[in-house]
Amino acid sequence: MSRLIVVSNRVATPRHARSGSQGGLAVAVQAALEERGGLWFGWSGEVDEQPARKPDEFTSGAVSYVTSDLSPRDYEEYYNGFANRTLWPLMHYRLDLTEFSRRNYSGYERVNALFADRLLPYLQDDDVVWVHDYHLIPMADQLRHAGCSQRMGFFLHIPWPALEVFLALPNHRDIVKQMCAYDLLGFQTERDLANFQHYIRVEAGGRVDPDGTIMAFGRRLVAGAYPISTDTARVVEFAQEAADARQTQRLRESLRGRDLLIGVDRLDYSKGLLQRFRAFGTLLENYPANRGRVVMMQIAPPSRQDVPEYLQLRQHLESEAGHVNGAYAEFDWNPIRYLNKGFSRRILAGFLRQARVGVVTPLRDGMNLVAKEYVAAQNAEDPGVLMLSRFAGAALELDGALLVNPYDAEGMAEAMQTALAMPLEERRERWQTMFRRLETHDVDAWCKQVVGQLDRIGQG
Ligand code: ADQ
Repeated sequence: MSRLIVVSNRVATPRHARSGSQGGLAVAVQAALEERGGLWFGWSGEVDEQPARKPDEFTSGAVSYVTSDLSPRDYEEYYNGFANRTLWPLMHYRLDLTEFSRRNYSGYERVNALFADRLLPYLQDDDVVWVHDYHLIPMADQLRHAGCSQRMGFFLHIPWPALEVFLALPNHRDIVKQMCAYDLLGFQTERDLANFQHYIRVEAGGRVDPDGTIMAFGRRLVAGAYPISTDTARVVEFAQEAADARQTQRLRESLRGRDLLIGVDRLDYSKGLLQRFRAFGTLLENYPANRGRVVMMQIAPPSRQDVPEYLQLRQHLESEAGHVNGAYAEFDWNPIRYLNKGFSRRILAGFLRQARVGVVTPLRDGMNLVAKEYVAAQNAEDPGVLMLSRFAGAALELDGALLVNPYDAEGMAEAMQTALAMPLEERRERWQTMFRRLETHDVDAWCKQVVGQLDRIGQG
């Protein structure tokens, strides 16, 4: 079996693993690396005035972890700039927030070239390279220029937008050409795949065969949809264990029999948090029987605080939560509990299990793993209801959810009401169809599917 080389913006080292904070994706990728031997390469997460030329290396068993620091300028232009102020909003349909500058784009190219250059000495001829996400689209192209002919795959964790939206990117053609330097492209959903194929046909003058083969920019590659998932069995275990944990008990006691609606997201404008708070306010307005009887808990640790839009969003959310609480709170009840911090996966699993409704309502999301974690964390005897945005990739799979349009506050309030009143039998039926899918389609299966596809490429 060929070695596996994983390249991603951030690297989950075994040090993270020991702290128990690791997500399902990191665990699955690590398992694949351990099985085949290989290397995980990426940014160290450190910004340094004078980054060392030689990357940091750490080996544990058959796996090496190789990480590079970034200079303040690289961090600004590559990470905060082109990745998070151009590609992220663009791919999430936020043209109003998409900023393009040639300077940031050249920083993005520079860091990708730098990373390719640093990875090069570690590569062997028979390796299989697997690059993750929008930060690193040009990696394969850079490696090919340096003479690499290894099999290379790319997985995009975020959406690929509709053609008209993607065309707003001034350098759209360069980006797609760089995508075509891979041998395998993986998207979250058929919707993203179709959008990419549309570009290939219409803008790039390429060909898409029924088996997913693409011919474009003088290259032949395969593109497919591989929906990512969670580590279902582990979430089930965490949730069962956490059911009686101290924090879960404290949460239960604090609710005093009230129903809990829960939201768990990074603090990001793509997650639809503002619309969610407003919809919850509408629920209290239109269905007054809920006043004093339900609590919405939103857990949203800040992310990307160096990007101004994220700071602004934080202020807007504080104001909206304050507005709803100000309008409806009683001396013994507060409608919204808004927490700007993260929790360990174990504690979260217990909280998700405690909630009658899982509110997952992004305006746009590649997949959304919280939706899947919510389903996995439920008690089979008395499961809660998942309320899911139709614009999350997960909506194409989780057909037992109550699908909602996050732009429709009244519709969302209605769905919250339906979820809160849903009889046990219907809750069980809906939950079972979703859980059965997640039992087989877990993150391990996903990882094996993508890597297996990459392996087959070499065999003609
Ligand atoms: P994210 O945008 O980060 O990921 P998501 O998939 O929901 O979105 O979450 C990733 C993980 O972070 C989940 O395991 C979740 O439990 C954890 N998490 C989120 N909020 C947390 C909190 N408040 N405290 C603790 N943990 C928290 C990107 C894409 C998604 C895609 C994933 C994986 O944007 O669409 O599903 O990658 O491909």
